[in-house]
Amino acid sequence: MKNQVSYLCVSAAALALLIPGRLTADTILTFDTVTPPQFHNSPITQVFGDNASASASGIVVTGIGTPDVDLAWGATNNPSNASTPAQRWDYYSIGSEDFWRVAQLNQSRVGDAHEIKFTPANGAKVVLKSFNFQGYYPMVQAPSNSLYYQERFSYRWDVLDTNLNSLLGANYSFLSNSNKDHPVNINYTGTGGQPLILRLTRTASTLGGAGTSNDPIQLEGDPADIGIDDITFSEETSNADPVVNVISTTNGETNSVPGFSYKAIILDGFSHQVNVGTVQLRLDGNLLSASIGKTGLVTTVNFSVVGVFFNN
Ligand SMILES: [Ca+2]
Ligand SMILES: [Ca+2]
Repeated sequence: MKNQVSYLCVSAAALALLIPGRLTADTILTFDTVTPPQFHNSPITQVFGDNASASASGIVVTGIGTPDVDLAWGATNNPSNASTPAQRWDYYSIGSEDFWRVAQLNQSRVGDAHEIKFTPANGAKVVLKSFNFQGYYPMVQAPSNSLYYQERFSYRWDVLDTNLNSLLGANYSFLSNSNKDHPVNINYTGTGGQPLILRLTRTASTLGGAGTSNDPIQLEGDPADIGIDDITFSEETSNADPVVNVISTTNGETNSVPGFSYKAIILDGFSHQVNVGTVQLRLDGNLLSASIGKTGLVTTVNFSVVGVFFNN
């Protein structure tokens, strides 16, 4: 008599692989810690934020992060900048000024622009989500005349394609208060493989509060007092949800050694990722003692028994 693998009688519904997931998959540049070769108040290195698949110094990754996205940090104009290099982003992160751990728009003068170019590989789509503007100073009272003063910053932000056409943009103006509570929500998704450039162009402010009868008196912000924080982006790859590939003895197979083996390889999606601690393999509702592990984006589920395996 031919041996027949007993799980022939296991229906697809009876054998269940339960894969709870989670919803977020972002890279957030926080600048909250600084580690050499990156230094405080120095140009942001061109590798910072590149291909982020795990949290690192100044970077928080959830889900798959952005393993296919390269960043390039640049600036244009700024002809009268006294600092060298003349056009740059600075990584500002030091314990004595803990309230302002940001990407500093170094010497951002009216008409100057700071840019971050996000270049995806492997056909991924870049999703630019949000960031916060943050001025350095709160409202201050001048000891000379007891009046209150507050810096105002105004910007035009754009998402550009590589021909520098604006795909999305708006103006934004705020009064500095030392807090990162000036959010810009972008939420723009590029096409597959399309680089996106986030450009922040300083514009002239319309100042309110002029004269001693107004309080506070608004000043155009100093070009050294401005940064952005919590730059949030993600990528979309081919699959939004986890993709399961199952390798088992074929249903209906004959002339096989009696036994049962099941192997599933699950690839995380950009919207949902496998929470490995909660994956279960069940047969007719009964938990099987499968071997389950995860490396990077890949979860592996293995289960096998030797001999005839009966479904009750
Ligand atoms: Ca780079
Ligand atoms: Ca920060």
